[in-house]
Amino acid sequence: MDLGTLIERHGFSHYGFAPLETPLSMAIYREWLDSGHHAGMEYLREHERLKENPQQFAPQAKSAIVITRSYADHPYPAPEFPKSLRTALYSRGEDYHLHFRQELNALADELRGHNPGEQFLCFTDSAPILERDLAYRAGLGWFGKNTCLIEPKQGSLFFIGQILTSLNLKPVAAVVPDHCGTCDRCIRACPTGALDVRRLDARKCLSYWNIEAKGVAPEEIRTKNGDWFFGCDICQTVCPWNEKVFGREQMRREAEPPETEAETLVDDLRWLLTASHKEIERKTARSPLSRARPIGLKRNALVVIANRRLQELRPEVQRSLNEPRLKSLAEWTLAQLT
Ligand code: B12
Repeated sequence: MDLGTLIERHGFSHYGFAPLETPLSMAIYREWLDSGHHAGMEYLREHERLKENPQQFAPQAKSAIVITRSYADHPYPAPEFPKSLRTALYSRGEDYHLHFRQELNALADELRGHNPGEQFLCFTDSAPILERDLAYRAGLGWFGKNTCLIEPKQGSLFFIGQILTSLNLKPVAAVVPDHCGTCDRCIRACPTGALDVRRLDARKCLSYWNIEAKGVAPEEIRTKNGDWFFGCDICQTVCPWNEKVFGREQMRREAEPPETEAETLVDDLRWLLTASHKEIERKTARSPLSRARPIGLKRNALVVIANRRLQELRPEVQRSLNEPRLKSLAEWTLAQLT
């Protein structure tokens, strides 16, 4: 059976093949690190050498089957929590690291059956690979000014996954040329000015601060975080390509805070501040939110409480003064509530 038909039988509609070579944008990546734009994500520096030559961790691999998976209508629906909180679209379901990887593994198992002796290794956000670069080479989109890979019919709301293989696969599609033109909506919409053309300064990115960062964002970032509890989609929801694919109305809705009762929001935030780390771990075990760990989620709750001026939560914020890692943030939050 032809490879494309097999991939499609596994439910994947957007895929391509790319040679596994030094990424086209390796020099840009290196320059980005040298400018300190990776903020505290030191692992990105550690991966530099491996990203340049992927054969160092996958010696037999010659090419990649690259697959993108839309998360606009989340493919892996999750339990209700935390419906009232403003979270990035990709995180409103179960963790794609679990599900997408499993789907790729199922495809890889079948490929192994058809190609005995060949190697198939599956990754999504789980290996030192410049995934956008690989997907670009596979003809799955262009690098938008917001740095996201954008595809004319899919927009940018998708995950990227890949199967590295010892097969020598030739690209079937040409790279997609840049379609951003003179548009700079994403750059203008970012509340912290984290974007320049195709370059993101993670030191200013809300997603970095409320997902990846170990510490607390500087005050000028916190005040601009608004009520984003986890991640941020601003530079994607304003993109005309996402408006074109998903409709302007839906993108506007996604850009707004969730329509839940104020009471539910207060209850969810109260729970976050008072629950034990174990309880939070249990509730977020299969969610991308677990990436921020309980302490990070408590931190994010304090920032939202401050920015929404939720006076009702003053007692719970006061209790947070007892947690040394949150003490100064809790003091600042209390100051916002006066
Ligand atoms: C670190 C990281 C982050 C960091 C830094 C993001 C960033 N832009 O670098 C933070 C925490 C901020 C983050 C946020 C998000 N992330 Co993230 N992240 C990653 C990760 C692990 C590495 C990215 C990386 O290496 N960055 C380094 C910089 C230099 O790369 P870059 O910004 O993409 O820049 C490239 C282009 O600009 C390009 N380029 C610039 N000019 C030119 C010119 C030419 C000619 C060419 C060829 C290339 C080129 O070169 C650069 C290097 O490749 C990848 C997974 C992976 N292994 O790749 C996911 C990944 C990029 N993230 C993803 C997602 C979904 C997100 C969020 C949408 C989540 C959210 N809603 O909060 C946001 C989007 C923010 C944004 N605008 O990027 C997806 C992106 C899918 C897509 N459609 O692009 C990925 C691929 C994960 C996945 N497997 O699906 N992320």
